[in-house]
Amino acid sequence: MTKLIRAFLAIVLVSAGLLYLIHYLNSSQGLASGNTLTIYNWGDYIDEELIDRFEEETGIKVIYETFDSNEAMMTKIEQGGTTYDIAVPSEYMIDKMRQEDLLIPLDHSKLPNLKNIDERFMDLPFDPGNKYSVPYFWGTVGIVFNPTMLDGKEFTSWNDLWDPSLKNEIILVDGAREIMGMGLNSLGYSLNDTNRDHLIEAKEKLVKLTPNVKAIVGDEGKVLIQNEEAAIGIVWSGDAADIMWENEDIDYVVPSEGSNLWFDNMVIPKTAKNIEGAHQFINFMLDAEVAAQNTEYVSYSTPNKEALQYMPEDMVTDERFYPSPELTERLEVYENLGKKNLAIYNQLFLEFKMAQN
Ligand code: SPD
Repeated sequence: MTKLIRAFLAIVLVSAGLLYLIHYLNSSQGLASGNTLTIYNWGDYIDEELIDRFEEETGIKVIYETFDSNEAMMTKIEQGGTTYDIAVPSEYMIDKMRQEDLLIPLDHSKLPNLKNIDERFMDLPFDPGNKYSVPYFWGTVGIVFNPTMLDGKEFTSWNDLWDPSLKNEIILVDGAREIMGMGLNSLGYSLNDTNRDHLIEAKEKLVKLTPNVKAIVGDEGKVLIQNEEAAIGIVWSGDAADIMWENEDIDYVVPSEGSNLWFDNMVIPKTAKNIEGAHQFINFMLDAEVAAQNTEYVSYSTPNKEALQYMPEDMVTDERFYPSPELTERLEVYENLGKKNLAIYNQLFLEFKMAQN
């Protein structure tokens, strides 16, 4: 064999070895093969002490990653580079994922703690029979505001936000459905509207809000409002509860024109490698005391009715975060509007964001 052929074979062997190593490290199997669980959840959305407890109780090593939007989560899952065992999408994305055959049906016999979930949060249209998903947290979208920074001003309507006196005071959650939904609701349209003219009108109305917008951010928005660097935030209700926990001057309202009622559920993506461990983790999180601890930590609203007895009374009776069925009935749940419409929402939201510079 000539030197040239030997060198060529050596290069081929080394490259193949490297490729295998990269693939192996990227997979959820990793070095602790077989006994790992890779979880993909929203940022600031779990008490990490519970992950430690789950690891101690089961011997399963958890690899925990976070995302900040349904769209980012979906892109990562579709790419398939990391094989997630559990993800926590919201309702419209669950509908999309099940229609695209990206989810594994759950084995309810392995989820005895599912009995702890309030019936009100089960069997919803985005996942009939909870075939693919079980409730994790739920909430609304609304306005969190600090009256002490606004001469006592109160908010009841989305349209109050366009007041010129609110220059540079508003933090917006970085979510296409949430912010386009706010624009649509402020014009009296549904937040599931797909009429192109209405969507453009909503984007143009949002652009007029630009002078009042201080930032469009993820979880860091909470700190800006807690520290009184901004007086107003368009946020998910749980973030409002968290902010208000730190600063008692602050209040939260669901605007009178209507808003969004959302549900984040746990699912097992098709690429999962540890389906047994995924069921164990889901059932662990559905335990009443575990759910209570998690809820107190993250401040979002729990669908676990058995958890409520372990939580502070003032938390579970606060109608701003545990709104009555009468209020939630007049709110809209995001529908899966289909690829084309979601792309339009994302594009218009991007154009609005670009107008901020
Ligand atoms: N910081 C955790 C945020 C999770 C909020 N999920 C809300 C999704 C609404 N579509």
